[in-house]
Amino acid sequence: MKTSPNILLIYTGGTIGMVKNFETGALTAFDFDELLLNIPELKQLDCNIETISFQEPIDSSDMNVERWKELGNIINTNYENYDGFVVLHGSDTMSYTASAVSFMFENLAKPVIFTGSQLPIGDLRTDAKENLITAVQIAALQKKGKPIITEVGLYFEYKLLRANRTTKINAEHFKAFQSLNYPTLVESGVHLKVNTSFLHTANRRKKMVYHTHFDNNIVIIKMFPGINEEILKSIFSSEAIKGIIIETYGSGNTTTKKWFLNIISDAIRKGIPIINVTQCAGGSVEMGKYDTSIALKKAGVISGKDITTEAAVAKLMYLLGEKLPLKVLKTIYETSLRGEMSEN
Ligand code: ASN
Repeated sequence: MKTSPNILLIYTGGTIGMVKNFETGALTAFDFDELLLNIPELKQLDCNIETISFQEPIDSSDMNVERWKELGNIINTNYENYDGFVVLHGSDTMSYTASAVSFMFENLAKPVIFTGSQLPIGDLRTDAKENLITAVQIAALQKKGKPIITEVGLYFEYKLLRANRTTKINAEHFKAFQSLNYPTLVESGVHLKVNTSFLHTANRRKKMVYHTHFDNNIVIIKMFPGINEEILKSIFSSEAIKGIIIETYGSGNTTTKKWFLNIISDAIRKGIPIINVTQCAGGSVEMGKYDTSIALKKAGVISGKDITTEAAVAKLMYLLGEKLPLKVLKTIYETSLRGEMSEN
């Protein structure tokens, strides 16, 4: 007998469930029950939906490592009892949280679909209903009783993207996310078109392993013409720093000034991993392609290849949390763990 899939809907906050505060005029997170009242359509879907909410729903700008764990714990505790998970999350930091969740769950064999909206669910022109309803439908997709999606996805404005490949690119458009370095997983039109060849295939014989140690003693340095030696020196000399992401130009280029290269190699000598990611929305770091990146490669800078900054942050915190020697961390960082970067 065919049974309907069981989906757990997790509410963390975000615009989707916000209302206007009459005193300040600003949007504030509100109660999950009220949010559900606004979408009676959920009852018509061919799946059993149960819900759980953060005790205090938040604007996603307040997300942090503890909140990632709170979310991870909800998924982990309920992992065996549900066929899929839908996470309602603010769009501002959704790509960071979704990337972090992708690293938390090794050998994931069920869908974890993040979604949210640009307009609150109570708004007449809201994008929340379509996003939420289709996200649930995607999480419930099955073939021979097994979930079709077995990875962390992000559904927004008619597209399911691999979550750790996404970036928020627009603060106003309904099409708020893009994934320039990896194709769309599912397109929603009259039918749901699943691009099967791009999906992650789960190895169901391997047990799911849950990881929770994120070390947030890291910093992102974005290159810009005129970057200042004294300021950089003072950041790099912080005793707290355990890892650094440099957002470089184009295919991984930086200034070739001696002082800059010295700062980089001194940090690596001290055992601090330095990750090179590009400022460009698409394309990959290729150290050694230009003179301006050869020295970085020689110094032992780690290539982030075509990873997004969001996934680079989550991956660095995750691998630092695993407490690996620098050489091992470099090798693992340059390897795709959850489909977050291209293989070569
Ligand atoms: N500030 C909101 C958030 O990220 C934005 C949104 O959800 N559209 O929580």
